[in-house]
Amino acid sequence: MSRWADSLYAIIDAGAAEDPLALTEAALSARCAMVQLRAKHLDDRAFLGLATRARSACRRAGVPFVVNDRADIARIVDADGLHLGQDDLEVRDARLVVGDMQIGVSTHSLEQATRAARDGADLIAFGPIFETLTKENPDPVVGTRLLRQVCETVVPPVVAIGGITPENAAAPLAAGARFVAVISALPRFLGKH
Ligand code: TZP
Ligand code: MG
Repeated sequence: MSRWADSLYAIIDAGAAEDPLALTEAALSARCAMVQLRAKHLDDRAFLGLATRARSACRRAGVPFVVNDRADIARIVDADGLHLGQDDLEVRDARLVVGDMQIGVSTHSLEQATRAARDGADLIAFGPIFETLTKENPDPVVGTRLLRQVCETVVPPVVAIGGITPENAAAPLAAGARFVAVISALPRFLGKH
């Protein structure tokens, strides 16, 4: 079990991972807390196929499985969660599709975080905490001071995201984040590189 296990929110980016299912299995073996599948450039059928298989792996491991962006795919595969960005469906509209499934919302300012909480998000992602090369057109870096303010303000658990590595993960957790979400450094958290 990795040292970060109960706080590691593993994001499997289908566009970046060489073998997304193998990376999912590695994250599950390390007993990560949660797995999210993100697939910005897959067509619908390929996304659904991958989500179906990742969902099964997560169910076998007893780890919550979250679908990024797509309420329809989250519902079809009976995911545990849906994750929405600022340009995706509003929480209340997504609820019409996914019911009481856990919904996470990406936020980049205190205002967005408080609005997401008020809208009924179950989980608030906040970032980028540090510089990230993963996201196209990332919002400005928010840092750990603002993260602390968000964690002290909103009731739902906060997921810190953006540029998080094994070397810097302690800081967002100390600021009050419940989870650290990781894309590019995930293999390093899993001891792979
Ligand atoms: N939202 C804010 S930063 C980010 C997202 C999806 C990318 C995080 O990727 P990495 O590689 O862990 O910095
Ligand atoms: Mg999105």
